[in-house]
Amino acid sequence: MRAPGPESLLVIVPAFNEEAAVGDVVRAVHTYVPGVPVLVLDDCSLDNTVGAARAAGAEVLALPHHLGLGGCVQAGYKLAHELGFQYVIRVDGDGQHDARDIPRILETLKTSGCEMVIGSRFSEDNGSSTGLLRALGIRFFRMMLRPILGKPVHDPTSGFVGVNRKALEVFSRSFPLEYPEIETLVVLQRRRFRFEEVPCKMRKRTTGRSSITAAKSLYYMVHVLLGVFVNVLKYERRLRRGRQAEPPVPPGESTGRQTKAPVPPGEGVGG
Ligand SMILES: Nc1nc2c(ncn2[C@@H]2O[C@H](COP(=O)(O)OP(=O)(O)OP(=O)(O)O)[C@@H](O)[C@H]2O)c(=O)[nH]1
Ligand SMILES: [Mg+2]
Repeated sequence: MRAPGPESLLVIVPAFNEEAAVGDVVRAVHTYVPGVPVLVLDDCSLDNTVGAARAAGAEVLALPHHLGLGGCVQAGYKLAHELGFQYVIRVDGDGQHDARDIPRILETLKTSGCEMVIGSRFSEDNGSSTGLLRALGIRFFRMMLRPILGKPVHDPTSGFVGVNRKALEVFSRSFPLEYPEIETLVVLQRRRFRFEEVPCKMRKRTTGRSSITAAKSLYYMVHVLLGVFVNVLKYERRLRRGRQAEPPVPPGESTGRQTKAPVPPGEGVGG
């Protein structure tokens, strides 16, 4: 992969058994954001995902063991960080995300100064739809996240996500192993990082198989809920510890210190 420039972007594509779709995804990125390298993260696919990705002109990180989505995305973030990229945008390998939206996500990352920009199918009424179960889950997580994040998030399960180097630094050290999207929002918020949503159209999956089956939806909900609450509890504990360590303030004086304890490097998310 070529050495990145100062404004460099890497597109990462997590893929598990996406032989039928991944080639078109890579070609679309090359068409709409020419010159930007594409790294397909193959998680020990059983089909020819690796061959299809390479034939379309992508670099491939072929993992020797199946890590799951979070582990695989973290491997991509780690590599991007070590190679010195400034921005990374994740695009799914199943063809649901439209590469034409990538320039707007990148532009928002650059101009807003936000650490994360989410391609959201709901932040405007843009005609995107999703299954009933998924829609209910998204509604539930929106309500749950609102008080934690202090602002609404319309599409908390979107995998169409861009990050800047500050977020890359955190995520390359620590990232949820499974279903990372919702937990990463909580981690970002706890570090005073900001996110913004950009309206994007998302297509329905036309090939391959979704990793979120009906049976897995319940597991997903419980898993993500636990992950979020563990993060919140960890943070509250650190906050209390930080407060106890502070010397008493004489009446009428202000410390001028942060009111919240800083998060030590390497701490953040559980698996
Ligand atoms: N590396 C890796 N990628 C995965 C794994 N499971 C899913 N993916 C990829 O992650 C992306 C998102 O997974 P999907 O199963 O499409 O999940 P989704 O988009 O939330 O669900 P649908 O809307 O039903 O497609 C796709 O590109 C998958 O190929 C995995 O275990 N490892
Ligand atoms: Mg999908």
